[in-house]
Amino acid sequence: MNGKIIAIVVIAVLLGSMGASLAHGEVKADTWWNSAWKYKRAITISSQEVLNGYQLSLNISYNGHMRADFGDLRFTYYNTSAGAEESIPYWIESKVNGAWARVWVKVPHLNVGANTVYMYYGNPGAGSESNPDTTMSFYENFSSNPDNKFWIYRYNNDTANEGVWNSENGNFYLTTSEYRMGCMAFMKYHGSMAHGFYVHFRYMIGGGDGADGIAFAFYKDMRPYEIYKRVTSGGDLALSANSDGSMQISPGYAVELDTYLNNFDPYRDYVGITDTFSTPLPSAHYGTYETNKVDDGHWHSMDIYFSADTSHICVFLDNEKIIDLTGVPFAKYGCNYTGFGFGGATGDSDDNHIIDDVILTEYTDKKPTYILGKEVSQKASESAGGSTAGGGLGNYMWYIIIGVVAAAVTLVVLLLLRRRPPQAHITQNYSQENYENMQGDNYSNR
Ligand SMILES: [Ca+2]
Ligand SMILES: [Ca+2]
Repeated sequence: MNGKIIAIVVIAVLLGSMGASLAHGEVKADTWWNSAWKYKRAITISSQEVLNGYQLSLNISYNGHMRADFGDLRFTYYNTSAGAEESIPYWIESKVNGAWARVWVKVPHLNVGANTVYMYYGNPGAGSESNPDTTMSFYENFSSNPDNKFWIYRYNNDTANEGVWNSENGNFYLTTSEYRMGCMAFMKYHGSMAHGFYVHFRYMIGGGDGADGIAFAFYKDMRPYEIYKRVTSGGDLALSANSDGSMQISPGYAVELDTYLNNFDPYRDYVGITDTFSTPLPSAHYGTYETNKVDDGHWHSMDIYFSADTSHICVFLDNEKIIDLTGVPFAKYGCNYTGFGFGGATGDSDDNHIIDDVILTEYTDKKPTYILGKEVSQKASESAGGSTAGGGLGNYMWYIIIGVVAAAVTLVVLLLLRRRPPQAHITQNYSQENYENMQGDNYSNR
């Protein structure tokens, strides 16, 4: 070994050590949110668009490191502006202890491409912080008085029969089975619903002689209600405001659960989409589906997915898709108003119109997808200097391994460079840079 080679080896070892230090610093950036939690898994979320406050639904399988009741689950997000890993709201919608949980997580911000949140667990002393009110855009199961959750407008201002909380059964009567009642309950929700919404609710209609139904109103102009503070009763399902007995148009849309055959209805009992842009009456109907499940005195579930970006709506009744409609009338009128709520009314026939278990979230047809990463233990992470690779080796061992590899690579590169003229060196670097730029472009265009 001549003097030059010895010099190169010494330089290579020094550079290798620097490389090891740098690599060590990079893996350290992967923080551990709270040392009381012993395990975590990365959740990689792929989004096709920028989304804020998006609620992601996750299916979590139990593993032996978790509390059996999932009480120690926590979710975190790296807040780049605060420079800190922070816990974010979540809600366990349903679960079977020791088996699985369906969890909603509210992610503050999603960029186009891959995003990461973390799921922590492994803290037997931790109690659940599952919270539907902070996680969902709107949530109400009527277990407590819902007065502060809705703006409620009535026909008779009869609080015994219109917009009544049933505290005993934990649900909400838009009307009781009394003649000529009406109620519109607008949700006080947070979010923009700019890309679309998802809503779930349960309902029961019956107990009377059959009229008029329930309407789920969306992207509706609330101002006429705010001005006149009153709704109409009967076949318009409280979708219009009421000024001294005359109907006032409130532009917007609704999913009707219609139980009375007015002269503008296609069937007696049906579900359909309607709009009230040109008339206070829900007289135009789209995607109608005839069914007696709107007036049978039993509880049913309804799930509605709407994309404002693609004017696409899907309605599920008891988990069966009954409406799948694109374009009209949403493409025509747009989604500029902000009212979301429930109308219910009776006329010269009546029914109880009852709702329960209301969930509202943001929604997009370009639904983000997610992949759950491998479990990492805090112990492994610490010994790997915070690396998610988590091999259980000590810091010192990683340092030596990375140092030796980096030194070897540097040695080979330096030996190769010695055999090339300087011109070739410059050309090679230049083309490498171009190649990397192209890769960067390709990546961002994906
Ligand atoms: Ca309830
Ligand atoms: Ca009707």
